[in-house]
Amino acid sequence: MTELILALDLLDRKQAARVAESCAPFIDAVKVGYPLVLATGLSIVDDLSGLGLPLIADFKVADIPNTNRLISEAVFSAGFDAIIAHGFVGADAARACVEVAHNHGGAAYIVAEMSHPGATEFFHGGVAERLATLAVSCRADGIIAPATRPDRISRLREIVGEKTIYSPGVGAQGGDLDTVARLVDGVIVGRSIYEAEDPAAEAERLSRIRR
Ligand code: O7M
Repeated sequence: MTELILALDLLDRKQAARVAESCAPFIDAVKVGYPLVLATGLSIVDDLSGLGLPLIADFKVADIPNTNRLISEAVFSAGFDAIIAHGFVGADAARACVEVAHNHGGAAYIVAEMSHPGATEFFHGGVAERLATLAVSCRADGIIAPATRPDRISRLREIVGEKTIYSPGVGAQGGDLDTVARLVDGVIVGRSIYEAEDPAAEAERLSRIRR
């Protein structure tokens, strides 16, 4: 089964809660990032916790180990179940996020390669492969890999083996749902769902990957 993860990139608390609630039966987790948390505060977690779904904090954490640790503590104390961090800051910094996550019984994922066109400037030429290797050595739970480049997902799968791969970039960014769903453990979808006239109906349509 491939998971469907809703990227809840909205700026309005009530709209975010409404979309998440209506989509809840058709999704496996909710990813919350800077847009929603900066607009509403960390208390948005309280609004979403009643959904009974894992909440993933996408702060792409990228600081020194001590600051990464403090950020991760704040994330898990707020009630999140998982955190996403960058790996380019080095194994010690990434490991700080992983350790805090595991101490809280949560999970940590490392960005191996991003989905937008500009990502090729720095992530290609061996960097994404090194980040995937780092994720394995830091005992991260998985990586983020681009739905816009299925060939790259396959390459990164060779490195991370059975570890989880979550993949954003389906729909609005051009990635094909069915192609990507066969390669990854979870697909992260934002605009295709929350900008749809009927977000729940769109989530239900996309949830065919869960079967
Ligand atoms: O479906 P979209 O394009 O509206 O949203 C995609 C979501 O995935 C959005 O929250 C992005 O910030 C996120 N994302 C990417 O689009 N590309 C990446 O390379 C990485 C992420 C991400 O989730 O990183 C953890």
